[in-house]
Amino acid sequence: MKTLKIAIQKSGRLNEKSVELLKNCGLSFENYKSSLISPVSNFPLEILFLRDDDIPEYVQDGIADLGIVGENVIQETEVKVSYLQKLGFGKCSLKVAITNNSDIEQLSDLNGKSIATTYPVILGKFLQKNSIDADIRTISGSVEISPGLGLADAICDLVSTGGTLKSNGLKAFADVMSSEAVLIGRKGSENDILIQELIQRIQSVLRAKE
Ligand code: PRT
Ligand code: ZN
Repeated sequence: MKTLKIAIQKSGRLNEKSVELLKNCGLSFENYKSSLISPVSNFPLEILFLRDDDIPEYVQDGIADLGIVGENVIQETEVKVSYLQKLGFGKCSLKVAITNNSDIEQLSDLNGKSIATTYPVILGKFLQKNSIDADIRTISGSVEISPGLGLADAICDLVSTGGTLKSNGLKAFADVMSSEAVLIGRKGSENDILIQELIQRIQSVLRAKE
């Protein structure tokens, strides 16, 4: 019998909830922080622990059959995968934020401004859709401090509680996308019997939580 592989985040905001979901599905596996791959003893499945950024491509390329990752990461990597199930955790929104004393009042005021982000692809599409010509500054982290350092006029970053914006003197200005963790598979993988069995187990765990 073939063994499926599911990729989940190794550590970070989605790790714990992903592990919990799989355990609640009745899957039995060791969750050693040091191992990158963990076999499930009571289902033909192996769990791969990866950086979340790598998960969409691993699924698209068939290295993993399934993955659990934020919609924001899928959209940013522009992969072609099937969305199998929304999972109800990891909820956040990608927003453009500006400084509290900014002169930006409407979307068109972003014309000619610079926006720091780790999401250049999603932001680029948002700006294009709204016919805004702004300068996207792609950075790899700590986006929130860039306006204070004079590196950018605005930022585009994920927000959940809003606490990080607040403590950096920023305020949300425009919603770009909302996101949550989703189960993804290769295109067509929804027809696989084992994958259907897993999706059914996940759906009953989610229903029990309602
Ligand atoms: O190491 P690896 O690459 O796997 O992890 P990572 O550091 O890239 O991602 P991680 O663990 O931070 O986030 C994983 C996923 O969680 C994201 O891709 C989102 O789908 C989801 N998620 C949900 C969030 C947040 N909420 C969130 N608040 N990801 C990041 N944040 C950050 C945000 O970037 C900002 O710095 O939290 C800060 C804002 O939070 P608040 O509560 O102050 O608004
Ligand atoms: Zn990441």
